[in-house]
Amino acid sequence: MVGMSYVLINNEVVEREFAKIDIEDRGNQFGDGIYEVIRVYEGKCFALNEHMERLYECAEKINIHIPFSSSSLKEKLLHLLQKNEIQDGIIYLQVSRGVASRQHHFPQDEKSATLIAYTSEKTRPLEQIQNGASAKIVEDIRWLRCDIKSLNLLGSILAKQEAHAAGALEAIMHRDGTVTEGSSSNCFAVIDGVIYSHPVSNLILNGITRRYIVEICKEQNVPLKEQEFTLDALRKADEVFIASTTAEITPITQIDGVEVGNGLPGLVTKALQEHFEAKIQDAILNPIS
Ligand code: PSZ
Repeated sequence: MVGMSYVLINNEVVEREFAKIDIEDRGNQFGDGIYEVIRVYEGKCFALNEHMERLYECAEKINIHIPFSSSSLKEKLLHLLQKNEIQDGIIYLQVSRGVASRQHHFPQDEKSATLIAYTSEKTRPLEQIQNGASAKIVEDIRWLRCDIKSLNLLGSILAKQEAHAAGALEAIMHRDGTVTEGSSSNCFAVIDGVIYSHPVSNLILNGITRRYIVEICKEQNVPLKEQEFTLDALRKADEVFIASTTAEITPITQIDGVEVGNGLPGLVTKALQEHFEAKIQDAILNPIS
């Protein structure tokens, strides 16, 4: 037992074992809601403001009203983090459309959303960040609003499982031969010194880590094109990497059992990792409070 853990349910911080979610919560019945995963390094949140903004944007896209202001929600999360004494870990946060008897359409008497959050310790996956990992190509069978960070993750889960069963870390997905993203990450290919990533659209999640990479490329004058690229281009790329809150920037050194480039993490990827590390250190030194 690692000590007591608290969770947030709407306005209340309660011990995890006393937390109760109604059986007819729409998050539970329909996956009718959205979520965020926020990284915590040395007790400090990384990119908390960006995650809050995306949460509220996604809520608006599906007409969920979050009954707190962004700043009061931030305070609640920071309080939870302190109470649970998290060092390296994550905050998981989800908002559902709340409790109503089971019918697909939105409840008539608009009940308020259900917000829950918990924290967990999670060490950085330094081995894979340094040495790279493998991926499997999988068809993207998800819906057409992948820009929404929906609780509905069946498409991603089936893709990830296919990769996992093949011994790969991530499923890199494609629609008709165009690479979209990873099952739980954004995907990048380095071709002749240019970094390619699927443009922001309804077909990918606009990842927070991806946004940092775009920013770093601007700051460092590294050519990056937010442009579609094919599976063929991916397979022939000099370097491939994925990016997410927990994977950070992870080199992909093997795709479907075939080495990417020389089979080792590439120089462009490593340079980005260094700049991303600097952003992490900056967040630790200048935390949001
Ligand atoms: O812990 C985990 O396994 C996590 S934490 C965040 C993710 C996985 N994935 C987020 C994600 C995603 O699910 C899809 C489909 N595309 C891109 C991403 C990356 O988004 P950020 O960078 O915001 O985490």
